Amino acid sequence: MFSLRHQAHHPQREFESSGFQEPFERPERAEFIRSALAADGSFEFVAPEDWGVAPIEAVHDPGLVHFLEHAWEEYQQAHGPTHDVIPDVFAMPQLREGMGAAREPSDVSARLGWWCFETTTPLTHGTYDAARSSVDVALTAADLVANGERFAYGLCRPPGHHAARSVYGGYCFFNNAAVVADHLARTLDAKVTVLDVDYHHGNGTQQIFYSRGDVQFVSLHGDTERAYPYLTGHVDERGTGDGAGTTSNFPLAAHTDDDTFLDHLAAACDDVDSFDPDLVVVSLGLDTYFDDPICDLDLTADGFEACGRMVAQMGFPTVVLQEGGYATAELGENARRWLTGLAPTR
Ligand code: OKP
Ligand code: ZN
Repeated sequence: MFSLRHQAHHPQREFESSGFQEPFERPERAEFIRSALAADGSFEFVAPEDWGVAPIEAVHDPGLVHFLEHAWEEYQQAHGPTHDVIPDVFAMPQLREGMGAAREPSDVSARLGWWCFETTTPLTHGTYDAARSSVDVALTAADLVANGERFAYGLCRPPGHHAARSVYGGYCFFNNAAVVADHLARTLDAKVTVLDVDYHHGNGTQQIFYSRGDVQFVSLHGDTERAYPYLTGHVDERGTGDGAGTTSNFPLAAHTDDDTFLDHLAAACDDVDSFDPDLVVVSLGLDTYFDDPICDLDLTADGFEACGRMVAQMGFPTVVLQEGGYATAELGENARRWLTGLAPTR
């Protein structure tokens, strides 16, 4: 599953480490993956369908969806012309401590800091369309699995797992995996697991399902004591209410290698087996790679293939959705290896 519409999201730079950097999350990422899978010859490509906004608004605040649709244009009216739109003031709840909750501001600059939590996720002219296409890719992949395919892969760009119910950031606008998991759980009356193997904790996915018993969230990630997104991902976050026990976190030390990662993945798979879902959604980040420019784990392409194999061995119908991975030149081969481990014969 792949859509050229991802190219409409193409930030010029991101404000990171107190300076403007060349964006790490760039259109070539998806192109490298697509061409590696096409060159392999054994992957069947399917065009995505249009799923509309309803499945998105089932997990996201409709106000966030509306904001993302219009914010770039509104910002141009107020402050343009600019290529990228980045917040410069954040609506920290502490500012109104003791005074009651804030209301959404009306000024577009203020609303950027209301709906976005950080500075590395610019809006561009085509961001909304690209983010919508990423959800369409994810839902089309999920639909194949819902209709009997054992595996499908959605080449999602932009990624999704940092986007929470009412806030975007971390290169993510709509939470593709959460939209898919919620859609499958509701439409099939099914139990669904989101298994997140991206280097970064899937804070958005965890938040969206934290109190739900029908969707399990299991994540392996660089320990958020040292790694983005910092505030979530600890082992004592286990879910609440109906969701008590349906969240599991596996924080990893720097330079975790293939064998140690696979040991933790085996423990994560035990939690999935205990939940016994009808379907699994994998948030596939390949930024655990040893040569990733913004992360510190030490996985190799052989390790990725072993991970795919281990996930397949659980035996559940599985939708794999692309999240991060910034070693752009090796990204296509790494995705191909992970998916080859998952489904050796296609
Ligand atoms: C997205 B995904 C830290 C800046 C962090 C955002 C990273 C988002 C990663 N200095 N910028 O999980 O791969
Ligand atoms: Zn990541």
